Amino acid sequence: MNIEKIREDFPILERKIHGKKLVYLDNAATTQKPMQVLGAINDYYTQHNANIHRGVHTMSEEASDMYDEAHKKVGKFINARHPFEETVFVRNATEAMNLVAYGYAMHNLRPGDEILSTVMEHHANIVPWQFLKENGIVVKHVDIHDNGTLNMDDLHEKMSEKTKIVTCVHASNVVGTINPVRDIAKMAHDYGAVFVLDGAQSVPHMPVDVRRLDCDFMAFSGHKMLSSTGSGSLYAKKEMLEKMHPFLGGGDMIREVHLQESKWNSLPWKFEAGTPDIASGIALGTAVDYLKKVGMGNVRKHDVNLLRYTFDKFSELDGSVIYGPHDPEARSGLVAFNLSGIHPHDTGSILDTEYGVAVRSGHHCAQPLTERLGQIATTRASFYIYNTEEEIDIMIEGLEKVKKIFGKK
Ligand code: C6P
Repeated sequence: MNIEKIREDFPILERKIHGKKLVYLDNAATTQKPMQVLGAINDYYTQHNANIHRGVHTMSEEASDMYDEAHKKVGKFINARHPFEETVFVRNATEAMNLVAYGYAMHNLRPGDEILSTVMEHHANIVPWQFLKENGIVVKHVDIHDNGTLNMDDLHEKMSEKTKIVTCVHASNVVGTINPVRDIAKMAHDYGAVFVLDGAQSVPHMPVDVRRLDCDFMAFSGHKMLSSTGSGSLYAKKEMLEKMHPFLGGGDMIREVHLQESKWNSLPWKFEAGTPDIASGIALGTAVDYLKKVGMGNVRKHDVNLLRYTFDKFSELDGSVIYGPHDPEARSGLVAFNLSGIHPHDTGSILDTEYGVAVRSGHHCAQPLTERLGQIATTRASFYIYNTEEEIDIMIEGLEKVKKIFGKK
């Protein structure tokens, strides 16, 4: 991987923040976009802007083809059996999870049925299931060990014949843990439950093969993998999508409409009502092309190298603690940490104003997990393909300064 060459594709990395060169370490929130993706958006709006699946005119047909092709690229990227039909475009992973809750769970689960989730989840994989409690559905959560790994004994104990959905994050956005999701999927299937995977932090960072993992659903966000905001996807096995009820009704998701009833369109359009974010969908296809060229194995290796380097540097930073497993191979490319006696918001804002380093501070939309770690907040640095060891050095220098400002040794 030629990082210098990759960096040339990201004009924003030349930006100055408070007079310092930007060090962007907030990639788990959203990544920067390369020229190729920005170019695809520009090309769509300057050459092909038209609504899709509606017109017989040239530009509408071009836009439809480009949007349809992006679905195929994304489906192939995660090795879906039916790349086109099994790829539903949504705005983000959150919308994908809500689609499973409303479209699948609401119509296929009965009062007393159970959903088994974990305490390690992002709010997007907690809150949608809470909506189902009104229907008498019970939601349970598997605990973690203190080192941030999933407690598999607790998972075994909480699984029963009543469990109809098992769901978990593939790679945590706080502790970084990569969960043994293939085993969890098998366990779910042995109990006759379906397995819903949150791939928001794994699909952008490592090779993910939905057939190998055997997940029934997987949610992920395009904007965390170089595409624009407004792009995301729900992968679902074709038979699941066929069992599902549409979530939004309106144009394009129908085959026939009568005043009292309607018939649904074919997959994946049954779940894409109204005019979608066409440009972002096309951009996601281009982002996938870009990542394939880099190679997802290389993306993963780069994350692991940066993690190893970061752990080394933190070992010399007195009073610091990194949450989650300390083996770089067991976690994804981010570190959430605290400096003893210093509030994470102070850490984040000093890094920004004094060093141009962008990190995230807070509970990272995983409040139950942060509380389980005994914290109210952490500071998080999250990496991507353009980050370098030099940038980690700048962050470490900044953290030394933060400690000095607060009179810590
Ligand atoms: N986490 C973070 O800074 P959306 O916001 O819908 O694109 O993604 C939701 C989501 C779901 N699952 C996981 C594991 C995630 O990390 C996220 C997004 C960002 O950690 C923004 S809160």
